[in-house]
Amino acid sequence: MRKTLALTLALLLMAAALPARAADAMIYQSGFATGTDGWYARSAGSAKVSQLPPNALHIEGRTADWHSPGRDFALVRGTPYTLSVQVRQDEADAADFIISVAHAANGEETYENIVRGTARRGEWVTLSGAYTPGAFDRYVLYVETLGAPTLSYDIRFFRIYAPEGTANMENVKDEAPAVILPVDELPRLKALCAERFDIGLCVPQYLARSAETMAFIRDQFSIVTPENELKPDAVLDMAASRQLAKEDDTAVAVHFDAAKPLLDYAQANGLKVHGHVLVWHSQTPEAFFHEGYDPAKPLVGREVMLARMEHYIREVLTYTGTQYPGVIVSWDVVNEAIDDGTHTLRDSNWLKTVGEDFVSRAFAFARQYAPEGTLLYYNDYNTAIPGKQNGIVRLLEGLIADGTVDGYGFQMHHEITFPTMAAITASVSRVAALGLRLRVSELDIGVNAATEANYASQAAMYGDIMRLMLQYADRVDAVQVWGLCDSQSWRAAKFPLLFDAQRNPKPAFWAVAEALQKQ
Ligand code: 9MR
Repeated sequence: MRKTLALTLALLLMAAALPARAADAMIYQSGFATGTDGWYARSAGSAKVSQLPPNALHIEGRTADWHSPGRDFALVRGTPYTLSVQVRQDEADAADFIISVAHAANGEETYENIVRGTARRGEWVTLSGAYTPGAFDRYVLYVETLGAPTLSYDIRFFRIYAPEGTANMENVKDEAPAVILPVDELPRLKALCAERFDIGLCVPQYLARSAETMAFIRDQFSIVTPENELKPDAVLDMAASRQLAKEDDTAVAVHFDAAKPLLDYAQANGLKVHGHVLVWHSQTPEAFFHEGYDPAKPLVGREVMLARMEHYIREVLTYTGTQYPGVIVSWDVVNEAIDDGTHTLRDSNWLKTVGEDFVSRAFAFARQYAPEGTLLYYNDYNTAIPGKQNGIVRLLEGLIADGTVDGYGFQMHHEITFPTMAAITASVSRVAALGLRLRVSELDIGVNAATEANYASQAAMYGDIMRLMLQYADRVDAVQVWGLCDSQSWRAAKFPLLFDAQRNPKPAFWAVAEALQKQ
């Protein structure tokens, strides 16, 4: 514990605020000195924004996290923007905020989280992150909460930076955002893990664009997974697909704008990549399943959808295999196909259009188009729960009979109280007995409050899971955590990762290091 405190202090003293890239210029700054500057309440209810003198915008009357101040911006596809905002709240000891973007293509709205941060009561906190738009017709940037749906709060100095020469958007003054970056003096998990399996994490696009963050990640980890950027909603170019569909309703257009920063970095720095995910019921545009890629038209039939599936998998695997040879070593081919209640295939557009064999067909196409040696994974959560486990095992047995699956990914989004280590151990042992390769694909362990006692329990569970996987080291490909530090986690309110918001190592980090050291 003393070691942790000393390091924490050292890291805090060394942490520095860095400016945006020198070549960037501020192209927009919110003009809340004179009014609401085009900002409005994104709300289905009674949320309202008002100008708060001298230079802020206030929101109140919210009933959902996304009920938030937002504004339309004419962003340009492919431009590497940096966004920042200051946020303050007075109603909770601490609250989590996210800058997000809602984008629409042909009337279908989809969302991305850009950067997260925590504001303690009464303090202005700066959120700053990078965002490069994909191809959409409309972009709304907004500042929402995470787990605080009724909170009232204030924002000011919403700023957009872009490379010199990018068109200004109005209200511009020159000032750089503050970004806290990591400094490291830590044992290297990847060195401790070497010769056994890879240790990795998921990385969202905004972190992939930070050279300092990526250097930190490269030193600690040997494999990375794009958190959202290789999912179908990031990869499918629905507007271009719709054009192609006029000739051929099975043609599929893809782009890799969102994944490129991480893939480029991995390629240049010798990091492996685990691809996530080809076929999933979630984060896949509804239009993908409809005639002419038009969500207003009927769902397509089995043959058309199978052809679209083949074309999508072919395009993704061919592009990544050609542009990034040897970089993506494994793929989640299908994610979360088993239903939590029935333990059979969950109801989804894939099941509706293709039918029960959509999982085995996806694996067959992935095998056909993946570069030789690419490991093909089925990935799911709640494996430690016996009923769900039965369904997962049944699905895996079918794929093993087909000869198309290589491994099973245990997501392991856990709590310190659930599931028990006994249940986790039993689930790993059962799947291992099938003869598959194994990975922990999305490990995080939630606590209800950031107390020393909770952190100790969390550390114990992280250590136990590492020791469990070390027992299967000969067939484990990787253990991956789902994010770098708590404030950037998809469940930031649960402090579930190895590093805290300032990127200081938590007891969980030391427990993982110790488990690896002792073996
Ligand atoms: O971490 C991801 C988060 O940023 C997204 O908002 C979310 C949307 O579905 O997906 C999260 O990642 C999920 C992963 O892709 C599949 N398993 C569950 C993960 C946590 O929800």
